[in-house]
Amino acid sequence: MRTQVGIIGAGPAGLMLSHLLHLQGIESVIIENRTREEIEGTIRAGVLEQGTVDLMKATGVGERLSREAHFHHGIELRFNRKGHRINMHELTGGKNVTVYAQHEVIKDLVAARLQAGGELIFNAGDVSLHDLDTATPKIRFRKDKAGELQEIVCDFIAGCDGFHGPCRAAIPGTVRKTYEKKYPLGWLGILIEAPPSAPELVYAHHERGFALLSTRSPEIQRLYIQVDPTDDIANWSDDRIWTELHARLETDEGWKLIEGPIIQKGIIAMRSFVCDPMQYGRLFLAGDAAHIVPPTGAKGLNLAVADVQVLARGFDAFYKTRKTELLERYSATCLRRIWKAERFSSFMTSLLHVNMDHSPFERGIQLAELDYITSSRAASTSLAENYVGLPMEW
Ligand code: RFL
Ligand code: PHB
Repeated sequence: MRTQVGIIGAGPAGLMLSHLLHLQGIESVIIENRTREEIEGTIRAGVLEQGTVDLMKATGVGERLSREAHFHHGIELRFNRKGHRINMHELTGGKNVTVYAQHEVIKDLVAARLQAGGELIFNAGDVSLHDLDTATPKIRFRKDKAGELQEIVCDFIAGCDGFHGPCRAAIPGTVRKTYEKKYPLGWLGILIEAPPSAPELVYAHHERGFALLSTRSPEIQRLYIQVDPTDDIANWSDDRIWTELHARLETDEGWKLIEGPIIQKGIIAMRSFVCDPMQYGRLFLAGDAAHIVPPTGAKGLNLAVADVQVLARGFDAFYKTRKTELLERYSATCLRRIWKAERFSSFMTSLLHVNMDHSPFERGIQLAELDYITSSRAASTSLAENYVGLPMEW
């Protein structure tokens, strides 16, 4: 088999790249090791930056999003039992916070690719990369996990296989530098069947730990609480989760948390990670394969979409003019913006979580920071412009 761009991974990065390439008349094949049902059913991100929404609409995959997403003008920061609204719309000149689940983005992109006759190979096994420093890099895989070994000869390979996939490791250790921070923090996330308790997202700082109130639909809500990342979900009965949520979100203003049946729960650990460079020979990494942010800034999916926009432009220039300049600059172009998102995600994480090792002095500084951000227009504008998404850099 032969293609122009072989894409490993059908997450937001891989699917959006394939979609953009198709619009530019460039052929691609996506190799994914999970089934379509699995990728369309995995619960992950919820918040889209304005740029992600604009791109989806401009490229013909924003129709359902326009109908079903929730467009919020702000978020609430809650601490000391009081809510403080950050009006993102006003502070950023009209940008919104869009709540639309990642698996809905995936469903829309898979449908668009299949409708356009795109080639997606699900449930592939033993995916491996070869000859990356030649003009004909190759992907090998087994169909339906155990079939005969097949090979795709490509002009380029896009490594869109998430944090645990094989692509990053295909860049020799001598070439690749990695930067990492692990936090002693985890999020216990739940989905509940209930109406929303608040009109916008609530990020709550409380001495018992962080809590986040998000939404999915008028009937389904998404909530998170800070827990020990090594904790076992079996230790968290529904009653215990509700007790923590009530304690951390309660206000003196008579606000009420609406409970409902918990239909899904799980714990995730948090890390910050950057791989530099994001390119080796004819392999280009994009999204979580190259970088991870803690979810507090709601940036991961959006960074993945930003990377592939830069990459798609580079491929476009290559196929139109054979010029490789943009592709050569891919890594440096993306990393400038990625480091700013790393900064913001790490800042939001330390602003809102409770660090058990903090001295009373450090805790005082943290509360002063929350007070400053919610009372200074300059500080809340800085938070707002990062949250809705910094402009693309080309
Ligand atoms: P993905 O989504 O991990 O997709 C990678 C795909 O590659 C496949 N794969 C392989 N395929 C073939 N061969 C192999 N050997 C393979 N190994 C893996 C995988 O099956 C998968 O389908 O990476 P991508 O495309 O880079 O997208 C990144 C985003 O998924 C991620 O950054 C976000 O989910 C992060 N995130 C959030 N991002 C936001 O922008 N806004 C949010 O509000 C937000 N909230 C979150 C989040 C992530 C969370 N979790 C669960 C980590 C909330 C949470 C709780
Ligand atoms: C979510 O709805 O899953 C969500 C919202 C905001 C975040 C992270 C996750 O910062």
